[in-house]
Amino acid sequence: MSYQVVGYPFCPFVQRVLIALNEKAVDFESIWLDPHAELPEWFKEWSPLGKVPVMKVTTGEVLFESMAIVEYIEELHKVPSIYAKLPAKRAIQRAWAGVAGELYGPQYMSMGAKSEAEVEQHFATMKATLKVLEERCGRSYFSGETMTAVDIVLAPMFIRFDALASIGVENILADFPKLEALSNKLLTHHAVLQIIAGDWTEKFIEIQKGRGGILFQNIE
Ligand SMILES: N[C@@H](CCC(=O)N[C@@H](CS)C(=O)NCC(=O)O)C(=O)O
Repeated sequence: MSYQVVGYPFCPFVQRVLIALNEKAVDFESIWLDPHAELPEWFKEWSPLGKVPVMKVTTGEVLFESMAIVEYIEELHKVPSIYAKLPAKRAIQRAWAGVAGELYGPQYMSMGAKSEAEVEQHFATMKATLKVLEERCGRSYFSGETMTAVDIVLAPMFIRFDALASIGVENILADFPKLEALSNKLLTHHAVLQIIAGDWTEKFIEIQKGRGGILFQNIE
């Protein structure tokens, strides 16, 4: 079994795939590229929408769309499973993973927002979704005793909230104790730690600062 993952380390969708591979201790080769820069011809052929992640598998197919890739990884590498066994439970986990994924947009926009009012608006959108997630969040992981696909979708968002907290931005999770506890747990989980090793946070902040958002204005 050999996989080639084409990704950008600062993309939350790519991080979903990396966490799933790490969680299942699956070997893969990573090819890093910035999807917003000049793209090589081979990548345009591999990725129908010009987006990362894509993953080339042993049989030659190139998979795209992060959750389709995560589900492929689950099918081929069943242990540890990242979904419940019963179909209805799996469907509900997929649904919550979808809800969690809705936070990526406002989070990204808040980091590029040029005024406090704009930041507040995106934070309010996030808080409304976080409130719903808080009500359904389990005491161990989001949906059970082990990491599931819902946690895999939540983790990239928690990573970014943590990076923001490191530069003094309001901790949006303060009002959501179960999610805050889950964030603390996931940020020390080996499969997540691996993707933010070294100077990931510093580089991430540098990239976000370059977008000119107000949240990054007063940092060194
Ligand atoms: N729905 C896609 C979203 C992937 C995505 O938006 N990736 C961004 C980077 S974070 C990208 O490649 N953007 C390049 C572009 O839109 O041209 C997935 O889940 O894989």
